[in-house]
Amino acid sequence: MKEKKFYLTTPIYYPSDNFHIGHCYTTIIADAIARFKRLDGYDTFFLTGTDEHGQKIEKKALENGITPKEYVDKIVDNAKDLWKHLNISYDKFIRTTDKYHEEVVQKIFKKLYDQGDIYKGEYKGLYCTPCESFWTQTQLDENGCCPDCHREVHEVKEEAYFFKLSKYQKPLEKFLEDNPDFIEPISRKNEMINNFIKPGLEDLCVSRTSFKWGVPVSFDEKHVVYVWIDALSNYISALGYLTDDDSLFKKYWPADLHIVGKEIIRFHTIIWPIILMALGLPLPKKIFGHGWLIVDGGKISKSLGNYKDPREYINAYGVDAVRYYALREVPFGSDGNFSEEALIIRTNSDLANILGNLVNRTIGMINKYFEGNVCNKKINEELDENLINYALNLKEIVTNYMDKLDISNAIDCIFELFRKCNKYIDDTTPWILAKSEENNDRLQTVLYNIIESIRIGTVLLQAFLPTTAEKIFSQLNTKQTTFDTITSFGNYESPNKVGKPEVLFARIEK
Ligand code: ME8
Repeated sequence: MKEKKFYLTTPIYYPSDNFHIGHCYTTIIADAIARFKRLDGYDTFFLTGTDEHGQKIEKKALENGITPKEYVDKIVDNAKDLWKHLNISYDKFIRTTDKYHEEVVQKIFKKLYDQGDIYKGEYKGLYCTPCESFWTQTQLDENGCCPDCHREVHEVKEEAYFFKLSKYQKPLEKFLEDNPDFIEPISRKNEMINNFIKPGLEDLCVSRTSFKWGVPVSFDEKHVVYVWIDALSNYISALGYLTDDDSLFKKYWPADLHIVGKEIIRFHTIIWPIILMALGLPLPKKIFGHGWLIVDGGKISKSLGNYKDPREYINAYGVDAVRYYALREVPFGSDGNFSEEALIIRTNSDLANILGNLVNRTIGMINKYFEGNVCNKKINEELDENLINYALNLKEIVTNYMDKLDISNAIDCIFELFRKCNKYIDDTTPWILAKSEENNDRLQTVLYNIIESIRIGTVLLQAFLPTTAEKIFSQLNTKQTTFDTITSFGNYESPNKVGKPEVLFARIEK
């Protein structure tokens, strides 16, 4: 077994509708982190999946005249296809309707009940009878009516099970004090502590009798387990916790990183740690709450119809244009705008102009001046140092940003190397060197330095844009693609012959 391990997760998404670019955003970022960790020698486990129970899905299925399971099966197939299109390298896809997961949820619920952390009580809520839905005060429409059908709601009581969050208030506060990096970014941490934890935790309703599409409480079957115990447990059930084979759990738990959108950070930083404390399990190392992709100032949503199927962007601009946009455009943690126009601008300015152009020009010159042959003649000049030193330090620079989850700067540093290469070409003027025979060795050295720098950048880039990296490696005709080949300069094969030139990113004309 390798020594270093890394377990990371995305939220498990609701398959109430097909996924949009917002779901892609979280998943692409998680994928880049997972790929980076693997390349960096970590034994990595990357989990994603779907959160399939609940009243909303039950209702949708009913409207479509099919069973909830039939309804979610279709969406899950669609989601898996989308992840394939986006090159998402997950190690496991968990569905909360998987039998092993349901059994683990029942065991967890029973264990918490037996030890007195879950008790039976009475849930008071605002109920819309025609919709058979409970709402909270804040969910109601502007007239205080049902947000779905806009009819009156009334207060009803139902028997329900409650989880004693209040009992764990002090231990949670202590944990957050002792682990200052648990919630990131820091602004979200302060919000959690000041707005939600300090005012006092109320016990949480964890069962329902008003709908059926959920995991039944094993000892009281008219109840189903309500949302969070079911959903959050996926992070441990996926590893086999409380099953016959818990080897993955032993190996990978606690999680190193849960990536979640900002609207669910509260559940991940209050309910989840308390469930784990109650189960006597170690807590995850970090919860990172990222911002939203917004369109015209609002959240992307199916009901607003303000987005296309992400595959349309992939088909039009290429998978790595979409990945690059998600990774680079928005500082991870902040909200950011999503628009097709911005995606086109990014693709043209960075992928076509900086990277595509560089690779194309370099292979072109090597073909033109040396019939595709590359050889490091080691006629170096002072001018080379800036480029070589930056290339040599790049792994460390990018790793530092990745450790801080500053994904946008991590990828931009790689592009900084490509920008430096373009500048180096302008400064060394190979086309002038090519004019006289006596500069032949210098010219070969210059081209070697460029191609070696491209290789180094691409070794790191493969975590982010795997398809493009593969294409570049093939044009460079190199087998030197691992992280241990970029801690020194000069590992590109010499002598060597480059592969066929190929346009990586055509400029998109609107
Ligand atoms: O909340 N911008 O599922 P969900 C950025 N099942 N990210 C976005 C986004 C946007 N516009 N829209 C969605 C759930 N996301 C629960 C989670 S976890 C134990 C249970 C991403 O389908 C973001 O990561 O509503 C957000 O947290 C997640 O999708 C919500 O997905």
